[in-house]
Amino acid sequence: MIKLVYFDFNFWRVDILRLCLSYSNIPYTYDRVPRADWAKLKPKFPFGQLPVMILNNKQFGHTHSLAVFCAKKASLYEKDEVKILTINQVLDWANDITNRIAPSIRAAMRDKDFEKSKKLRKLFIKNDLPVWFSYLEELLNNFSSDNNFFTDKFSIADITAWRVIYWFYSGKLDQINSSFIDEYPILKKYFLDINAHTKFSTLDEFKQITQGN
Ligand SMILES: N[C@@H](CCC(=O)N[C@@H](CS)C(=O)NCC(=O)O)C(=O)O
Repeated sequence: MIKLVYFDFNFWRVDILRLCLSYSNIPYTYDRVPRADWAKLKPKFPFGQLPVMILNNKQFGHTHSLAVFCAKKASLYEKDEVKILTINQVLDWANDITNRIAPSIRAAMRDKDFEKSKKLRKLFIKNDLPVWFSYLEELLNNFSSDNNFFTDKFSIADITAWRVIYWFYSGKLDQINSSFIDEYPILKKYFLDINAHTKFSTLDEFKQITQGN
């Protein structure tokens, strides 16, 4: 049985794994580590980070690697080399945009320096948000024939793109609200269509994420 470990809040890094497994009815268990226990537990995990996947009593880390593993198991990966490249670029895009917004999150969450966080977020919105969402839109436009799915078939790329767009759309990030997506009409339609993809949007995990549990 696959075991996933993450913190006690929802985040795309682990959500893409559980959405992917659940989509294909692959059983898994999910351990949520309380944030307060992290300093003590950090040295026990590979790379000192989460998410971690435990398989046959061995621990594995790094979101991209775990996503590829889960997607293969769930038949939500591709065999074609070019399509694999497309999927992997979406996973790398998710990492990159996360790394760019992370300083403004860390300033507030870890350092409790809310003024610094506000300034860093403003800079992110000015310099990074438009560029990185345009990159995603271009990727969709260039590789999808109808802008429905990145590889023309629902895959871990769509789960990842949906989850990260949802993060920015949800209003949970200060100074960013759902109207940001209006600047990217192709991506907006894509995102709203995935929201309406019944097999995906009826998953318990989807509901937990969108209902904030
Ligand atoms: N390279 C890792 C990065 C994972 C990561 O940044 N995890 C964060 C939470 S989203 C974490 O564990 N932070 C706690 C720490 O670094 O001590 C991956 O791809 O999964």
